[in-house]
Amino acid sequence: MLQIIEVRKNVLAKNDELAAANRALFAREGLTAVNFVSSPGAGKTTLLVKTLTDLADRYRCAVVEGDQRTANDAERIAATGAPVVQINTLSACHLDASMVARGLTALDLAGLDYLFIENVGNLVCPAGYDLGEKMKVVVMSTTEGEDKPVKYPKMFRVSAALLLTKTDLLPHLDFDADKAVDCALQVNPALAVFRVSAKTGEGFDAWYDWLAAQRG
Ligand SMILES: Nc1nc2c(ncn2[C@@H]2O[C@H](COP(=O)(O)OP(=O)(O)O)[C@@H](O)[C@H]2O)c(=O)[nH]1
Ligand SMILES: [Mg+2]
Repeated sequence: MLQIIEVRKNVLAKNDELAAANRALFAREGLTAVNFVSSPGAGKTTLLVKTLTDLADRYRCAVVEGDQRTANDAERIAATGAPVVQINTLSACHLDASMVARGLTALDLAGLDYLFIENVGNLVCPAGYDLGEKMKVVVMSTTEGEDKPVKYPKMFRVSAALLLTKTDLLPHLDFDADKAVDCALQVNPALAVFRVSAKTGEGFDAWYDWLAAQRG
């Protein structure tokens, strides 16, 4: 007798169930959860530190950090004063809904406006895992090559916004930012696009306006 077990399908079905429970929890608490995804080093933590600092007097925010190892990013976030929990995924290349659910038990969600989730740096696997967030935001930096959105389209397809970071480096690079944005819009014409630099602050006001409009 030949049996085929569809492990991936079962794993994802289970993940979807747990993500729905996270989503229901976020709705009960009245918070907006945003899942930040990118390749390693695109600038997610830097962007979060700046966002948390700039919005500290407007919103109450907490952070779930995902990395294979270390608490380095959680330490950077904690320095802003925001509550943070670090999840170490060890061999896993993405956060899943059960890991986030466990992380949430370490946070007080009452009164929060936003929960920011920084996923493991990886432009492929996190695209396939719903964590219960309201939306994914993909971060891509000017040092990565313009064609990443067409090479790794799923991440850009499942995201609501693209933050094109490190625009301060453009004078030193051959990177064509317009071409990169075209590639991203080619795979997802609905993407909200923000060109930002955490170093100069360029583009952050527009990002904050968009983030404010996503509440509820
Ligand atoms: N020039 C420049 N460097 C940046 C910017 N944002 C992040 N970086 C640098 O990029 C590197 C990786 O940033 P990090 O936030 O740790 O990326 P993550 O792995 O996506 O969380 C660090 O050395 C940051 O200082 C930016 O807007 N401009
Ligand atoms: Mg990081």
